[in-house]
Amino acid sequence: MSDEKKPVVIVDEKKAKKVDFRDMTSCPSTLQMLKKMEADGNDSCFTRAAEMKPCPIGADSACCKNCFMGPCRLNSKDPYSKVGVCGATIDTIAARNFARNVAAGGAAHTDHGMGMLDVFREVVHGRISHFKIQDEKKLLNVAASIGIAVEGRTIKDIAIDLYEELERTYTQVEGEIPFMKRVPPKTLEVWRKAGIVPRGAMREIMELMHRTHMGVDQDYNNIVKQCSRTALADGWGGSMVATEISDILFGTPQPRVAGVNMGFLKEDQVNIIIHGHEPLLFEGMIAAVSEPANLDKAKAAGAKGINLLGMCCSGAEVLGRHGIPHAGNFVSAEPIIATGAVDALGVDVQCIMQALVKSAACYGTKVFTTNPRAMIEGATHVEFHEHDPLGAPNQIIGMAIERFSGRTVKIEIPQRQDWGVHGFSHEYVNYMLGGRFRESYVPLNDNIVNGRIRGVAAVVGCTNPRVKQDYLHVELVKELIKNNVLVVQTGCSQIALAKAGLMKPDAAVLAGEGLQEVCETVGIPPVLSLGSCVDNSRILIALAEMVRVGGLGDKISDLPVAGAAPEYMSEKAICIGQYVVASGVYTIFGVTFPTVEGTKFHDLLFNGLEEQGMGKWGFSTDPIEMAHMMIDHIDKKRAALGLSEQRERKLFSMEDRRVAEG
Ligand code: SF4
Ligand code: MSK
Repeated sequence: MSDEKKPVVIVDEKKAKKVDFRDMTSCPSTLQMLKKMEADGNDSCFTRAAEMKPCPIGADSACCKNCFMGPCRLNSKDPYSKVGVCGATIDTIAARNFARNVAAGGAAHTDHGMGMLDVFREVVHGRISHFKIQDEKKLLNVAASIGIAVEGRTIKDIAIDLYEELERTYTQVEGEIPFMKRVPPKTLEVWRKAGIVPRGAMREIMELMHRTHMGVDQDYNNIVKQCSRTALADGWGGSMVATEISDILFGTPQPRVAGVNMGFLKEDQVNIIIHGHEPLLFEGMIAAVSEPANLDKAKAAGAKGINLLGMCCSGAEVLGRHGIPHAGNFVSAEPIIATGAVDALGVDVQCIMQALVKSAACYGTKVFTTNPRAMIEGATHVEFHEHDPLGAPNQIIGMAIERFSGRTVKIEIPQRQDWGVHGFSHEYVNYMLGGRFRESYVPLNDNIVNGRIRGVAAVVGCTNPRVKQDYLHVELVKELIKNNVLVVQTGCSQIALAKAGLMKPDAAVLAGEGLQEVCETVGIPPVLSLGSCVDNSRILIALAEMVRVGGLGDKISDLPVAGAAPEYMSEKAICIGQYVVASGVYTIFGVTFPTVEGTKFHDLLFNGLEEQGMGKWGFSTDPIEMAHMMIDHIDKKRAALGLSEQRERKLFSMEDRRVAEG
């Protein structure tokens, strides 16, 4: 691993050396709880990361265990001086490892999306009555966007057609998945030429796993092609289905003021946290906590009420959709339990550390797994059934009330509450810029053309105990907005920025003059939160809309935009990165990158894909450097569009629009 790639903070070389928690997090609540955990004699992902130095060979992705002639490791100074027992080169090995990350990450999102589609089918056919189609306008728009006739037809008939069409996203074996109809034609042309248009997610993931088996695809170029095809089946397929169906069933998010941080736990109430990714459990729980019978039980146990909070992406989904407070992002999970105030933690799938069960046992919290795909040894399994969405939540609430009345641990809740505006969807961006009757991205493009907004950056992804929590997200975003780059966010990153106060409209004072003027005119913060990890698909749709509206080129790769995941940790992030790069966006990751610099595979990801008309990968562990790599790229795209000079043009007000459009 080169020096530049070393994780920035906390690899404690000598186990015995005491680690300083202030180097591990910039979240004051998490810091307070880490100190408490230390005093209580408990470990956390932060202390475990400090004690366990990452394997340098694995960090470079220079090892292979795809067959039992190995494992083989190519850890010499010159990575081409060695090959595996089968002869596999560093390029083959690293490309195969990367491909398996993409396959696993893509599988997670597409399985989530398929679960949502299963529920949609049951709702449409009347076999689930608790959930209903909440957003008919969105149903019509999504159906029309993929060529389903909507005029003069019933909602039920359109919904049945939509289900059948979207099922092809997963099961189709030949052809192009339905949402390819949303891709700008010139971008689709690039993909067709490269042979990477996804046929169906199941086929792409299966083929990628086959091709990475020992002795199959041993040309890194060809492996990366299938990585792109599989990743696109996630971004423009599985994830997009998850987002669109969730909006149709539970409502498209609209900006609302909502709170983030541990201060939203309430000592005098029964506290229940939902953690994971799929919105179903949370939606069931939202209904169940307001059931009079449950409230009566809580009151009888001496509680003032039942307090429901979110964590990670489950929380990000409902923060914008319902305004439910969010307790904290991924690495804060154990510290939140250490408050002693969490009576029940209900989880479904993805990003749930096994260690939570042990922390929960220390602080008397009950952990409930609810999904048959994700059980954890030591947790109580209460299965969630979509045909009876209140069943499992009612059971969990009952056991949370029991724990409340029998609380024995000392409770310490960090008193910090951070308010901000959450819940921007790509539809709302349309509306907020153009007004209800003239929804449009034209004003966004106009403000990019006139230079008030330099470009748009997506800053997304996880937090990771190998770097200082939230620090890279926050410093990167501050530098971007200072330079007039509008920022959109998803996942745990948006929780970092919400805690830093950048989701408030008055955070516009931190923006450059042009962006500040736009934010103040429209009344938005300079950082827009779009939801959970699967909601990165909202960003893809927004990019397609920016191309469709015109003035900024005819492909996504022409747009002055860039992306970053500065504290990523999950395989899903690798898959997201690959579909964003394949879509045409320069995307920079922090922490570490699973390649050896100077190899052909590394060069393909960091340069070659751009030469094929797509985006490219970048890497930096420094947030300011990362911001300027993104800004330089945005400026390069502006120059190619002939937008280097700021064009003086009046802001497009409602009055101007009325005059212009008669
Ligand atoms: Fe080693 Fe080749 Fe087997 Fe990988 S596939 S473990 S490089 S022999
Ligand atoms: S929850 S994937 S830690 S963003 Fe989506 Fe957060 Fe990353 Fe999980």
